Amino acid sequence: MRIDVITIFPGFFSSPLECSMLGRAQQVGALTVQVHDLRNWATDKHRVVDDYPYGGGAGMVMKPEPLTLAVEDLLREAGPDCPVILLTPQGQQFDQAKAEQLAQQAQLILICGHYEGVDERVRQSVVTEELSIGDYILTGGEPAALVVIEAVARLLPGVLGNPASLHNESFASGLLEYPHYTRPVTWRGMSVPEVLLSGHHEKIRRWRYKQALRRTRERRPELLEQLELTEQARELLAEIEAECNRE
Ligand code: 4H4
Repeated sequence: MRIDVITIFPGFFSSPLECSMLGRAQQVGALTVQVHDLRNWATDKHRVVDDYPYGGGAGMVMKPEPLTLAVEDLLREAGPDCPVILLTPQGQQFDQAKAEQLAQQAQLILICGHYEGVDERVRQSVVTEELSIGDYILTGGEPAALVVIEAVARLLPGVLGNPASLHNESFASGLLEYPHYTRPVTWRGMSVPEVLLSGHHEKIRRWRYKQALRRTRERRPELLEQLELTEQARELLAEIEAECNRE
């Protein structure tokens, strides 16, 4: 997969793209990330990419020319079907399902919004979709772009050492993850649940599933509403309800 990022702060991406999983994903050839300085498409000698908003008001707005010129240049190579994604608080909430959908693409173009946002004509001309990583305002869209890159890259074949881990993860199963433990078996008077030391794989699986259901029920009940519960899930939830009523 290739991801092109359009930003006024290309340096923001230097270190994250060299480290950890993203660095490895590029080394193994599963991912290519090209970061582009928007100012390279500025049409004046001062390389201006923003301007004051028509109608007045605080802040600056990203000009339409540099952004659309940059996207059109990249689309000449990427092809007309390449998604052009604007990172903005006004976008669709980015989630695991969206990450999995984007991971199927051959190429993505990400636009990092800044200031008060981008000129509306950019949305109307070249943006194919808008994504938000959450209901809060960042200074720039760069952290949002990095979140999308990270969540998508780890889904690409050959990137994670153990792809099986993808299936147990929070949200991939629709549930929050179960609690994890490692050595020592007792630490500050807190011990690892006996079942995890039993070597009984079915009991361990069942315990983990029940813990995931319990944790989801407690912290994100709306996720349970969205799930088609298995017979076992319903049985385990009934056990959890009974245990909660006894507490
Ligand atoms: C862009 C602020 C657009 C406001 C920005 C608008 C996020 C987020 C974000 C820097 C920039 C801010 N990007 N998820 N949350 N006027 N970006 O905060 O369109 O609302 O992705 S605007």
